Amino acid sequence: MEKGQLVYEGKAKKVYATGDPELCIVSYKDDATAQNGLKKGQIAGKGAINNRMSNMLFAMLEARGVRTHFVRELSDRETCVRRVDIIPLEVIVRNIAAGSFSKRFGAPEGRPLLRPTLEYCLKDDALGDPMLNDTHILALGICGQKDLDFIAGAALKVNGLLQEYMLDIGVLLVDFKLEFGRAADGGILLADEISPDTCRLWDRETGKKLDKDRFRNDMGGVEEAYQTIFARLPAGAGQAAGAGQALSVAQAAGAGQEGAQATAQKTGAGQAAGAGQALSVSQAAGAGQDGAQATAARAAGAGQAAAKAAGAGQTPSAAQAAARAAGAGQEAGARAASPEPAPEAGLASPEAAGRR
Ligand code: AIR
Ligand code: ASP
Repeated sequence: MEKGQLVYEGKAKKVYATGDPELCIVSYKDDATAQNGLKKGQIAGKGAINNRMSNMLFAMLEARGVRTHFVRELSDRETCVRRVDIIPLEVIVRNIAAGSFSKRFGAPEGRPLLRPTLEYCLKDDALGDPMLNDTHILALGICGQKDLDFIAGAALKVNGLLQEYMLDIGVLLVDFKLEFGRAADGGILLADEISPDTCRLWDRETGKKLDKDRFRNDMGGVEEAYQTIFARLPAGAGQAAGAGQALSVAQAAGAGQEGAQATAQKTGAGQAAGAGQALSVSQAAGAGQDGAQATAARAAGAGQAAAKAAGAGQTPSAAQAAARAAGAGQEAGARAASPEPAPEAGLASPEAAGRR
């Protein structure tokens, strides 16, 4: 496929035209920025990881009825996508408090949320990507009500699918950002990328951050974090996902997911177990900071697992109870870790929330 003119250059990707007006080539860079472009750097190998990870996840989502811009992987860093006009919104879904949510609302980082939250930011660097609500979006004519309803529904559906996918590879999906675009036929497609640049991903057992927060907050081990996530994905586990293979790899991953769903359905006891686990973990959390951090992550995992079990046919209130129990476990963990009261303990941790 022939690469034409550069049509757009963002902070982490370039987009080229092709001979076909409906198709583009996206090329992923190793460049990384944070704090709205103020902090600049490179993460070696990131471009290839983000490209291949996004493609796998897009293919998995497509197989589950979410329309995306993904067409086919061309090389390690390049992918053919459908051309879209990006709707200038960052659509952010959260399952666990972190980042700007923790800052804004004083919710300790790591506290599982009782339900997923959905928020929108205007994609505008000069304005610092301000948050806006439905009425602002409609008043500014960014999109109409029908499109906004579609976007909200798609974002929450993606959350459910991704959460489950990540749990299966031992990762908590804390939060993430999506972008949508309008195709030539008027349809709205999921676009941009899904990667450690755009998701907060924590190891389920240890709570270790495996995402761009390590770069944002100068935590070190940035490249290793991206590699760790990638190695847990089917494409990273030895298969050379060259052009055309991304789909089958993702389909294989999809098959794995169905297995997981069946497991969740079978474990009717999953909810009670989730709640119980969170509570007993919180009782055990007297073992200092590390223990508490792992506790928080495990408690969050219990909440997520319980929510997953509930998704497989059980009552939402039971899932909420489990999530609340997980939240209680997290707070107890945070309190045990520090003489400070819980909220400060959460925010003061060295792994605490950073701005974008
Ligand atoms: N995000 C937002 N703008 C750019 C990105 N990548 C993502 C972050 C995080 C989520 O949106 O990666 O996963 C929420 O970010 P914050 O800073 O609002 O807490
Ligand atoms: N919004 C950030 C930036 O402008 C990107 C990020 O932190 O992910 O650099």
